[in-house]
Amino acid sequence: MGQFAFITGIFGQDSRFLTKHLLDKNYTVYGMMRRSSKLSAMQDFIKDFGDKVKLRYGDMTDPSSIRKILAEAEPDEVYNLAAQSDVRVSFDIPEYTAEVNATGVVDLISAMREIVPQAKLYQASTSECFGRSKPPQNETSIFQPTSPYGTAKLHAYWEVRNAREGYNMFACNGLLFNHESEYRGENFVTRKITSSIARIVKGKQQCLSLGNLDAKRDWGSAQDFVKAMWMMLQHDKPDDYVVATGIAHTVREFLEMVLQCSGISYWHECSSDPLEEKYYNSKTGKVIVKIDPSFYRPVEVDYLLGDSTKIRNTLGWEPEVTLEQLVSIMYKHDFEVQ
Ligand code: F7E
Repeated sequence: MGQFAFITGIFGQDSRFLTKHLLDKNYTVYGMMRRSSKLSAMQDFIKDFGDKVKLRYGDMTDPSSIRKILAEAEPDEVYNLAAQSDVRVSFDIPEYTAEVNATGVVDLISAMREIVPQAKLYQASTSECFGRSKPPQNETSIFQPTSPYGTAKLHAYWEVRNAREGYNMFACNGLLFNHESEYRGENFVTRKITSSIARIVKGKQQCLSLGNLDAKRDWGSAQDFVKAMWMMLQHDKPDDYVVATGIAHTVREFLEMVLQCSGISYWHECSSDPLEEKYYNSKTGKVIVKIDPSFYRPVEVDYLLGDSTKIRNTLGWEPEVTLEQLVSIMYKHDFEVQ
């Protein structure tokens, strides 16, 4: 008989790819969805997977709901992908972010120890734990998170390590750097750019407003990165791993890659005042990209660049999709759906 998996945050980007990966490997998949999940997210998920996934209501802030699903599913593997994942929003709702991203993980670990002590746990940890740590960041870098999101995720990271070292749980942290796809939410900068530029090309949007264009991120493909999650749980011993491509770009560079992919003819107005920087459509003379300070964060993470030597050498994981290919996949998808 195949294995049983339980995924929290089932309608998120990573769950879409992980569910496919696990179903292809003959797993029985249980997914936790919130009562407040968007109807469109559920419809999109069901369009892809029909009734192949057993969807159950639950919430990271409601431990009894998680216990109930664990007791029913008796999973071999638990993938905790549920989170308040928007870094900027975490400054507005810090307590809720801590409740879901940190306390929720404390509760999940307690429930697993009682109900399914042999089950393996994958925790969606993140490069935001490194924050302002010197790049390139790897498993030995110091943690310097700079947002309520990062601090809550770091709390969860240590809970997972302690569960492994203190209670012998098979529990792993995947310190994943930014990973993107056509399923990424439009609140994140990559998808915001690909979907907005597609709308601008089709005449459905005038202008795109962005925040800090100088931030550097190590962007990879979500499809590649979920394979790393699964590989961590198949290894003979639990551990923590950085998952990253090892190449960083600025938000400005990502934007220009998308503009080139779209075929728009544009010119760029630089300025010593970052708020005055603009991109124009050279044919119409209209501004197509401008800066809006409301998208700036109270504290920014300037430069994330991952060193994933450990997972490459230990588990043989390698990223396959280049950033150029990812931009093309995302832009083409958005151009079709807009
Ligand atoms: O921002 C800058 C922004 O929101 C990337 C989450 O999945 O990855 C993600 O966190 C950069 C930042 O992702 C806009 O200031 C400029 O420097 O796409 P993002 P993130 O904050 O890096 C990590 C690994 C996670 O774990 C998180 O859950 O882009 N930026 N202008 C902007 N960002 C947004 N969202 N919107 C803008 O208009």
